[in-house]
Amino acid sequence: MISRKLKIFWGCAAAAVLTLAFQNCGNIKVANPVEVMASNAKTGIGYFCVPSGYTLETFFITNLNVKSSKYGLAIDTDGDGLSDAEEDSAGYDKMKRRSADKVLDSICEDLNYGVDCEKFTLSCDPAQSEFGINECDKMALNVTMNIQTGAGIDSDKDGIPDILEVRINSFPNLSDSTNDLDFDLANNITEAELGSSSRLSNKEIDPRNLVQITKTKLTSSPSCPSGEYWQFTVENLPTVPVNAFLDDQLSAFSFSHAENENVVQTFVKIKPVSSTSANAKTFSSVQLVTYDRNDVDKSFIFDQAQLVPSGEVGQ
Ligand SMILES: [Ca+2]
Ligand SMILES: [Ca+2]
Ligand SMILES: [Ca+2]
Ligand SMILES: [Ca+2]
Repeated sequence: MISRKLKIFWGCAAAAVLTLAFQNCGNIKVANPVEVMASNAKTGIGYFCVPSGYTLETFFITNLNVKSSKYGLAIDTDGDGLSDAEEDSAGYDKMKRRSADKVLDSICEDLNYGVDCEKFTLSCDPAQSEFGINECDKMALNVTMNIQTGAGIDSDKDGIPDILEVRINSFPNLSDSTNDLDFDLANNITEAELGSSSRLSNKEIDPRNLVQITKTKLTSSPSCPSGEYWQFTVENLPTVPVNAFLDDQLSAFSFSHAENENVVQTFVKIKPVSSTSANAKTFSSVQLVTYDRNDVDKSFIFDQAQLVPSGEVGQ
């Protein structure tokens, strides 16, 4: 199994460097990942005041407990980027983000990296950052080689946080936010906004199972007199029924949730307006949104106060 992984890993790595547009490395999953056919989607609205001298680079909101697929929505109880069915099929613990204690299960499983997590012996700090990533993950992703500001946050500086790149199967150490590996006319920024894989055409996915957001730059606000004032409208955020989960690892945020609570994570990245030596800044929040079996309670609100500074990224 490992040799197959490594072989595919090298094939994909070469393809990534040489011919990003022509090779679809694909996800090789043996399980049919369907656990839920229809979702209860939420709507929401939030605002963000960008400080003077900065402009919005990217905004993402994602439900860590769902994965869209061509079969429907799959449940990801521990929010590690692998669905419960994928974990059962491949021998991971679906109630643990890091089955072998060090590296996030989705990084272990991603064919790009070919990390044998059972044999990962390097010493590293297991504490998770606000983005849910730790030192071991960074080593496995090979994003610590060039010591730089922002390694593990947005290592390739393409606007998509490393943790989201892992979730959509793009490359955290290659600036690929405008690539379209699956030829569905959605580049990787859009795939990250939709919560869809960059290696599965969105034509295969029911749009009701994708995140739909609208970003609107408002003209002005008394509460945001000198910077860009943004409204983020979430038109569709799928939620799923899910078992309770207790995150046993140190976290800046807790990824634990009760039964039917979904962990929704928000990411904002802003960058300096002019080319200065100032760093880009990231913000993140997690909030619990309850799946409503009767589909009555549809709305939720997120606000700037919930977003906390989550690290800086060099230009
Ligand atoms: Ca999982
Ligand atoms: Ca797991
Ligand atoms: Ca990135
Ligand atoms: Ca695409």
